Parts: sequence; C-alpha cells; structure tokens
Amino acid sequence: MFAVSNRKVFSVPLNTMCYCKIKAILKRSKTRVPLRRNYSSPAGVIGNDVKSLHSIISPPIEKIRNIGIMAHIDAGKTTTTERIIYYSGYTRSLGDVDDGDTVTDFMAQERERGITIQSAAVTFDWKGYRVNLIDTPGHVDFTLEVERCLRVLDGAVAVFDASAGVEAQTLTVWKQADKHNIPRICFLNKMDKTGASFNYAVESIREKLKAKPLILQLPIGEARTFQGVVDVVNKEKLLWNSNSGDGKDFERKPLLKTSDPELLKETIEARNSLIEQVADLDDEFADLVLGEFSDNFDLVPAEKLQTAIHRVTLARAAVPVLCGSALKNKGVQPLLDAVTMYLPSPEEREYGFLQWYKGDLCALAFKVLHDKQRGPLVFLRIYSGTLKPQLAIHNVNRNCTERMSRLLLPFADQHVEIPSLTAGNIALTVGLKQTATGDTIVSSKSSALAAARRAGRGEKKPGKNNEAESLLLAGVEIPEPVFFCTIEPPSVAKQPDLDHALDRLQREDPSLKVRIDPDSGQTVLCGMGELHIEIIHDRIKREYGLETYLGPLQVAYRETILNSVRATDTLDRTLGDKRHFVRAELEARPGEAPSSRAVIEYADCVSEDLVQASQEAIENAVHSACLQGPLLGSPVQDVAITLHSLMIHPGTSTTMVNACVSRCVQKALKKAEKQVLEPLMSLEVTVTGDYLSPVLADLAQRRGNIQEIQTRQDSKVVIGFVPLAEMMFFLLGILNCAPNADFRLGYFCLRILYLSSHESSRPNCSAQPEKWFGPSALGPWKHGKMPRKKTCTCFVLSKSDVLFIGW
Ligand SMILES: Nc1nc2c(ncn2[C@@H]2O[C@H](COP(=O)(O)OP(=O)(O)OP(=O)(O)O)[C@@H](O)[C@H]2O)c(=O)[nH]1
Ligand SMILES: [Mg+2]
Repeated sequence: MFAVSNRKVFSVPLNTMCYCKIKAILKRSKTRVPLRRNYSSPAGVIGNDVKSLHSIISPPIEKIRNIGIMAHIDAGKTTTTERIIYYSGYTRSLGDVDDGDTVTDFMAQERERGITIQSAAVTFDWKGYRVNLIDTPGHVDFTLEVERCLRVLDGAVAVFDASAGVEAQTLTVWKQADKHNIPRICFLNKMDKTGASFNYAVESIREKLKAKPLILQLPIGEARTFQGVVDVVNKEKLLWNSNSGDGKDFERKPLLKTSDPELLKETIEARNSLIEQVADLDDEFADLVLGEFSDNFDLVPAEKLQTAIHRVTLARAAVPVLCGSALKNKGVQPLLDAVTMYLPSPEEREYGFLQWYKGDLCALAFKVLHDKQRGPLVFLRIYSGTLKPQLAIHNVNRNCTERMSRLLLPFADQHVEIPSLTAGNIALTVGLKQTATGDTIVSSKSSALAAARRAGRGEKKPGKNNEAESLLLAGVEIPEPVFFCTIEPPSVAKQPDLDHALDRLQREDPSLKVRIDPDSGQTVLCGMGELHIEIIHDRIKREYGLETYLGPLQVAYRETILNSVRATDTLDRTLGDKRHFVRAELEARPGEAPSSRAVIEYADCVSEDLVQASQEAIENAVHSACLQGPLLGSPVQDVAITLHSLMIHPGTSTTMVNACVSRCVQKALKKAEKQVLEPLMSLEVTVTGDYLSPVLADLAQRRGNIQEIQTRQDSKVVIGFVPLAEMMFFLLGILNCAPNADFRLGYFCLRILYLSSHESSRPNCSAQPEKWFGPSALGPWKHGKMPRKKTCTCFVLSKSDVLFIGW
C-alpha cells in the first residue's frame, strides 16, 4: 500500500480504476459541502450551550497566548483546532474536515478539497486565558502562510501523525519556528490510527528534529486500543469513554497501586526521568530537586515541575510532548491546558524594540485579505500600545498615514467589532488601503521619529543610518516562486479585470508573483507549485468572475556562471545638444557563497566619488541584468560582479550609466561558461516492501537521487531528491509503476529546497550546495511544450547549450 502523505483515507483498488475515475469520485464525494456554519454568531448569545463571540475575555497580558498550529500536511491541525474551538465552547457541534464543515477551513476550495490553503485566526478563552490561535496549512505550496504567522506568534503546537512521526514538511515548519525562536509543544495526534506508535514518533522528534522531547503523557493503548492518556506530571490517568461521542467529558483518576500497578510503575519511571531531564536543563529546578528531594524524586510537587517545564520550553531547551486523537476526541483538553501552562505570554517573549516605543503603538501587518464589502482587511500583531477604531496610524515602510475605520476580532470568517485592543493581541483592521504584509505600523510620524531617536541612542547598527529603517520590524521573508505559467483572459477587453484581480491576489499572497513576458507580452503567473497556481486560477474564477486560461506549467530554473570573465562596454550617445558618454569595465565571476542576488564590488582604482554619485544606477543595472540569464532567460544567481573601471562624462544622465553597466554585465554573462540550475525537491515515499522496486525504478527514471531507504514498521520509506520538473503528475507515474496497489490519494511529502536556497542566502545559514543540479544531470529537455495560444518560445537543451528555436 502506498501511503504517500496519508491524505484522507481513501483506499481504491486501482486495477479496476484509472486516475480520472478516482478524481471524479473524489469530486462527487465533495458535493455535499454544507452551506450553513455551526458556530456561534457574533450577534450575541444564540443558545445556552454556545458562547457568544462577544463574550471573549480581555485578561491581563500574562493570560494571553498567541499560538500557531503547524505541521506536515494532513497531520490533523484543522481537526485539532476544530476540537479546541468546540471544547472552549464557541461551536455547537464538531465539524469534520472530510465533510467540509470546519470553522477554520472556510474557503470554498478548502471545503471542497479537504485541505487548508490559507491560515485562519480564531480567538477564544480557555480557563481564564485568552488564546489567539492560527491554524496554518501544511502543504508545501503555502509555506508563506506558515512563515508569516510564525513571524507574529509567541508559541506553536507542532502536530504529528503518530504513525508517521516527523515528515518532510514538519522539518520545514520546525526550521521556520527555529528561525523565529518560537517555543513549541508537540502533539502526537492520530494515536488511534493503525500503525500509530508513540515511541517511534518520539524517537523521530529526537533524531530528525534534534529536539529534546519531554514526555508529559503516556498513551493508554495504541491504534485500535487507544483509550486515553496518562498525565505523567500528576500521575493521573485520563480516560475518554468511547460512548461519550464528542469527548467533552472524560475521567481524571489518580493512578493507584491497587488498580493500576503496572501503569503506575511505568509512570513513576517516566516521571523520574522527566525530572532528571528537566533538572539537567534548568539550574533552579536542579537546585530544588537535588536539595530537598534528592532521596525521593516522587515527592517533587507537580507545580514546581510544571514551572520548570515552562522555563525550559521558553528557553527552547526542550519540547513538551503530549498525545491524543483529535478525530476520536481524545487528548485535546489537556493539550489546551499545556498551551496555557507551558507556552509563553507575549510579555515573556523578548522584543527588544519595545523599549523604543515607551507604550506607544507598534504593530506588524502580517496578512491582508480582500473583502468585497469592506475592502482590504489587514491583520496586525500589536506589540505595544493600543489600537482603536477611527485611529490614524503611520506606516513606516511606506512613509504614509492612513485611517483605520473599524477594529475587528477574527474568528475564522466571522469578525466581531471591538472598541479597542491592547498589546499582545492579534487584530483585524478595516480601512488600511496601502498597508501590505510585513509593514510596521506606529501611531504617528512623530512617534516614529521619537522611537527612532531612542533606537539610535541605544544601539548603533552599521548600515542603519536612516532613522525610519532602524524602526522597521523584520518583515516576512517571501519565498521565491518555483513554477510559472501564462494566464490569459477570455478576451482582450477583460485584460484590465484580470490585472485588477491579480493585483489584489498578489497583495493578499506575496508568494504569488505576476510578470509580463517580454517576448510575447503575455501575463505570467509565478507561484510555489501546481496546487498554488490551480487555487489562484480557481479564485479568479469564483471571486472575480473571470474564466481564464492557463498555459503549461513550467519550472522556474536558475542560471549561474562557472568561470571569471571580463567585459567592456561603451555608450556614446548625443541626445539633443547633450553628449552622454559612459565606459565600463567589469568582471563577472562565480560567487563565493550562494546568493540569489549578485554581489557587487568595486576595484580600488574606481573613484569613490564617482561610485557614490552613481551607486544606485550601477546596482540597479547589475541586478536587472541578472534577472534574465543568457541561457533560458532565468534569473542568474551565485555570481559576483567587480567593477574595474568606470568613466562618465560630465552631464551624462544616470539612465545612461544604468544602460551601459547593464549591457556590460549581460556581455560578461554571455561570454562566461554557463550552467542551468534546477530546483530539487526532497521526497519521501512510504511503500510496502513488494512495491519498493517499481517505485525505485520510477524514481530513477525521474532522475531521482535516492539517499536512504528506511524501514518503518511494515513499510519501506524511500528518501531522496528529485528534480521538481519531474514531479509534475507524479501520481500518474506511481499508478503506472504499481498499478495493482491500493493507495491513498493525495499529496507527497515534498519539500522544495528552493525554499532553503532562499534561507541559505541569509547570514548564519549554511549553504546547501546539493540543492541544484548542474546541466550534466539535466538530461534532455522534456518540458519544452508549446504554449496554447500565440506560441512563443520553445527550447531544446543539450548539456550546457540551449537553442531557442523560434516561435
Ligand atoms: N485516524 C485519525 N485521523 C485523523 C485524526 N485527526 C485528523 N485525522 C484525519 O486526517 C485528515 C487530515 O486532517 P486535517 O485536520 O485536515 O489535517 P491538517 O493537518 O489540517 O491538513 P492540512 O491543513 O491540509 O495540512 C482528515 O481526514 C482527518 O479526518 C486522528 O486523530 N486520527
Ligand atoms: Mg488544515
């Protein structure tokens, strides 16, 4: 059986069915998307059993938790979130991802496909705490959604499929959380699933994530026999009655020697090793344990242990591990308790910049949505100060002042109007037309200047001489697109409508890029993957009423050079009565470290004054010349440019300097020995032993590089790299090589290393040279398909030469 990423369990005997039929069945099975929502209305109390969204409490900041739920696709994030909202009392019934009626998967595409596409925020209270929670997507195409949420959250719950442990995308989101220093809790979900193994999942956290798991719970039974969990800290067992239906009620009983001697023994052992582990990581706790309780760890009070676990979690020295089954309604309430107990409040996180604001407003815009009636809705994380409706705010990035008309609290697609919101919360604002993802918001220009002065006094950052620049909160890193395709409106007259739709969609989703093909004039969509582009296409149709046509999907390649070359160029032009003269000589060479932008250096002989006067024009010229490489017209990366001489006649315009330098760089790139770079994906395929060889053969045909074959219970796990171009329509390939296999329809455990290429350009990140293949591995070009309409380029690749053969 294939378990390629365990999408909704959907076993089909393939010998009687082709792929198209399966797709049709899936579609039919999704036609019952309920239209009515089953959660509380913002209009007030709608029944005694459901809380009104207006009743959400506003506790002091130490009782606020901003958390995200992150994981590999299908780990059960949305199912867990749905249970969390239900148990906290904001919905009347439990939604199901497979029925398309969960609170947080509210987009039509999410409901139809049963996957999360965009992050959704909900606010609720739990035992006196206010929790702002964001459910994120697990699919690799929507990595940006995870990135921008983690940027503003204080803690995260990493959900795992207990039968699979750490999967490919778990690793990616884990690294993202590391980057933002986010304390985490692990929730081993799907303990009810066949093949679920608590120990295996914990080991994989230890091995693959290099994290130190703190086992706070033990499962009672596994797979079919899973009934509940043991609370190791309190030595109690929590049992969910299988007849209780929604799992709201469960029994919490102390473990007794008389009734559970074995379980008690196991729990005491686990507790003792937990105490040792925490004592190793926390000096204060070590002093306590070794002083008062050295004779008997059993007497260590649960509260002391919990406080120490909180400190260790906050310091990111270890991660608490809990388990349960969201689908079977077990283990979610203790998870919520752990969120409030172990994850930090906003004031426990270190935000050094807060001291510059002295209580004035400082917020970061991390997401923009377009609402047909209300216009752009901007999600803000408030770091300091208070937000109120009708407030004028200053956008530091855009240096503009805007007025916010309304302030809302998000509850998935429901929004509750509120009079004010304080620091540490997540707000939704109406009326900010210019603000985009990653912008820093302060109360006024003068407040920005005052903060900038304080920032300037406090620390002198090299290169941050501009006052506004020192105030910018680190925005959200936008990954580079890896796929592109042309998009055409139904008629030329509809082009402005399409441009408008794409404009809005780009504002919502910065990982979507739109450009115009210089050769054909066609609009080109650049996205993170097949699904990403498909969803954008669908949204244009549903939300903007435009039936558009997509060209064939192509992989976004990169180019680089392999040797150093010098080039000279002269531009001598008289325009009107003015002579413009520029002569540039420069050298292009392979960069020392991987970098998506060209590194620019100046030889000593180039006059400093000259460089200062034309630096902007020179740098723009170099970067724009590197946008279109000489081989495929793809961006050139890992290259360094040294300017050896520059002659500019007085009166020459900067546009001419730009044109000359740009031409000179292009000349050098053309002269150099070149290489096409291809994005690779890391791939993990789980397969039963009998299908291992056809899968290996298929991967070999796809130019795959197999790194490891692991044994996981009864299955084999193939781990390796495959060029992204070969992964298109991978499912069909799998069907061909193992036609009699049952399989679970779905997505693959893919991680685009292109994303890590982006990471590697940041300081402190080690480069990953294996992420690109050179031309020798590229093989013959297979995807040079002719675009449907006005055909444009069609190219053939053989080793390092590329021929453009007309259009
Ligand atoms: N057996 C079992 N299945 C579960 C459990 N939790 C979720 N599932 C199923 O796993 C599938 C995926 O669940 P989701 O909640 O959509 O997972 P997700 O992590 O939100 O998925 P994406 O958002 O698309 O990445 C659904 O078919 C769920 O019914 C569980 O505890 N046990
Ligand atoms: Mg989901």
